[in-house]
Amino acid sequence: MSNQQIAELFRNVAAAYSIKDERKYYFQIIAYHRAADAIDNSTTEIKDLFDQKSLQSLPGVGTSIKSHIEELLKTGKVSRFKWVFENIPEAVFPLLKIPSFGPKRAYKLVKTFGLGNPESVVDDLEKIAKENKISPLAGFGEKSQNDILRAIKEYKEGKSKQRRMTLPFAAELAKKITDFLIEDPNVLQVSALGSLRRMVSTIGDIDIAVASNNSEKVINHFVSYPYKERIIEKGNSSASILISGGYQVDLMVQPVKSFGSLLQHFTGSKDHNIHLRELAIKKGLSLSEKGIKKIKDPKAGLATYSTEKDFYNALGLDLIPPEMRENTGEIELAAKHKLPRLIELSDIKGDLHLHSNFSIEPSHDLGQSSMQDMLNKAVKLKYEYLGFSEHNPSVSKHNDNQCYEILKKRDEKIEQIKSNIKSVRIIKLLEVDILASGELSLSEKSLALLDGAIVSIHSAFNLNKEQMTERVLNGLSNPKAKILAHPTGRLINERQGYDLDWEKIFEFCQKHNKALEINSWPNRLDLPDNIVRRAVTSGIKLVINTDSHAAYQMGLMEYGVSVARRGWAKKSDIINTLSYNEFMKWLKN
Ligand code: DGT
Ligand code: CA
Ligand code: CA
Ligand code: ZN
Repeated sequence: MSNQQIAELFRNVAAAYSIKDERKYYFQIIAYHRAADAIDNSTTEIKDLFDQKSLQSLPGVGTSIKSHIEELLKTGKVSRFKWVFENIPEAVFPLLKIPSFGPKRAYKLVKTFGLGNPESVVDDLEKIAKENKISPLAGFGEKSQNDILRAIKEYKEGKSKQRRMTLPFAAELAKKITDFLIEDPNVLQVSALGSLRRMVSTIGDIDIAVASNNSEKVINHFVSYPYKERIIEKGNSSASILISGGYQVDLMVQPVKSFGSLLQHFTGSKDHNIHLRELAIKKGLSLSEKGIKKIKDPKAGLATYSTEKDFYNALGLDLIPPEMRENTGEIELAAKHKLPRLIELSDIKGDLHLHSNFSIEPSHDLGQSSMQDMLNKAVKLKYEYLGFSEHNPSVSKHNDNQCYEILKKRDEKIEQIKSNIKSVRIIKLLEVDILASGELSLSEKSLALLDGAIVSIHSAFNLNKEQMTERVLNGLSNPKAKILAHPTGRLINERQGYDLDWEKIFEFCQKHNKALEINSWPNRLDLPDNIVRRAVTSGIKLVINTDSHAAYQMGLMEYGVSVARRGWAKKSDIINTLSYNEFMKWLKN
C-alpha cells in the first residue's frame, strides 16, 4: 500500500468516527488526522519503515495506530476498522474529496437520498441539488445548496483537495503574486515560503510573507489581486484568497523587526516547527511568527528577529537550509553545529542527459534544439562539459547495422562540432533502453562508439519488484552502462514509479562504480528525495541531469539540485561536479 492510500484510509476512519459520534471519539478523530498528515508528509515509504521496524519514528503515531498499520501491512486489513465502517455507506467517502464537504453532511445527504453507488454519487448529488431537493432539508437551505453545486463544479474541473502543483508552476505563480504585492509601497520585503521554499516536489498552496508597518493596507492590496476568484479569509495580519485555476494563496504580514521569525514560521515544515517548539519549551521559551517569549516571565516582552539566522541562533541552532526542514534529524545536527554543506547549483559543471534534434530515428521523442544551440546554452550556464544522450535508434525499425550507421553519422557530426568549439567539452553518450529481458537495445559494436551509456526503462512497467530489480541490474552490468536514468520511472500526478530493491541496486552501484540519476524534469524529479537520502547514506554516486529536449529546458537544473539538497547530498556525492578530466576518468573506469 502506498503512503497516499494509507493516509486516505486513515482520513476515512476519522470521518467514520465523526459520523458515529464527534464528541465521544474526539481523540480518535484527532489522532487519525494527525497520523494521516504524518504519513502524507513522510519522505519514507511506510512499508519501508515497517520493514525496518521504525514506524515509531513517524511523528504523531501512537501505539494503537502503530499496531493498526502493522496489521494493515501484514494482512491487508484492520479488523477494528470493520466496526468503525459498519453502517456507513461507501458512497459517503468519495464526497469527502470535494472541497468544503464534511463527513456529517455527506452522510446525511447519502442517507436522505439513499445514494448507494460510490461511482456515481457525485453526479447523483449534483442532479438532486439542481432539482432543488437539498434546500428544504433541515440545516441546509438555499445557500448551502448553491455551495454544494459550486463545490461539485469546482471538483469536476479538477480542483480536488488532493491536486498539487509541480514546482516550476508554483514558482511562476508565486512570482506573479509577489510582483503584484511589491507594487504597494507598504510592502518592504516579500518572500514565497511553505513547501515552495523547501522545494518539495509538489506544492499544495502558495504561502507568502510580507514585511510591512501597515498590514491593513497590504492585506487590502492583496485581496484586490486581479486574478482572485474569492476571498477565503481576511484577518489583521493574514489573509487567504482563491485565484483562477483554483489555487489557494496564503499571506502573512509582520513588521520588519519580526520578519526573521515570520520567515521561519511560515517556511515550515509543520513537523519541523513542532519539534522546534518542543525544544524551545525545554529552554523555557515560546515561539511564534512574531518572535520568542520567556514562558515564566511574560512581562519581559517579546524578543524579535529580523533575520532567520538570528532566530535559529537564539535557540542555540545553526541556520538550517529550508530543504532540510522536515524534522528528520536536522534540528539535532544544527544543535551540534554539524549540518552538512549541501550541493549548490553553482557546483554543477555539466549536464549529461540531453536530447538534441540530430535525426537519430529514435523509438521515443526526438529533441527540438540543434546540438549547436545546446552547446551555446551550456556556455551561458558556464558548464565545462555536456553529454549528448539522444534515445537509441528505434530497434523495431532498424537492424543492428542500421543502428550502427546512424550512430556513426552522429559520431562524425559531433567530431565536426568539437573542432569548432573549445570552451565546452562534448561527451558522447546515448540513452539506451533496458529491454524487458534486461538486455540493452544496442549491439556491442554500436556501444563501442560511445564514451558511455545512460540506461533507462521506457517499456514493460508491469514487472514486479524482483523482476524489475533483476532487469535494471542486467542493464547496468554492461561496462558501457554508467548511469541509470530516472530510476523509478514515476511521473508525478500521472504514474507511480516501479518498485526496486534499493539495497540491491545500491550494493551493485557501489561495487561496479555506477551512478544513479536525479532527473530534473518537473514531473519526474526522479530519484525522489527520500531515496536520494538513502543513496547518499549508502555512499552511492549521483548525477543531476535535466533530460532536456530543447536548449531552454537546460535551466531546469535547479530543480534537480533541490531534490539532491532535500536528500542531504553534498557536492562530493554528485559526479557532475567533477572537472572534465576527473569525470572522464570515472566514466571510463
Ligand atoms: P503544502 O502547502 O501542502 O505544499 O505544504 P506547506 O508546508 O506549504 O504547508 P502549509 O501551506 O499548510 O503551511 C505553510 C507553513 O506554515 C508550514 O510549513 C508551517 C506553517 N504552519 C502551518 N500550520 C501550522 C501549524 O499548525 N503549526 C505550526 N507550527 N506551523 C504551521
Ligand atoms: Ca503551502
Ligand atoms: Ca498554506
Ligand atoms: Zn531522456
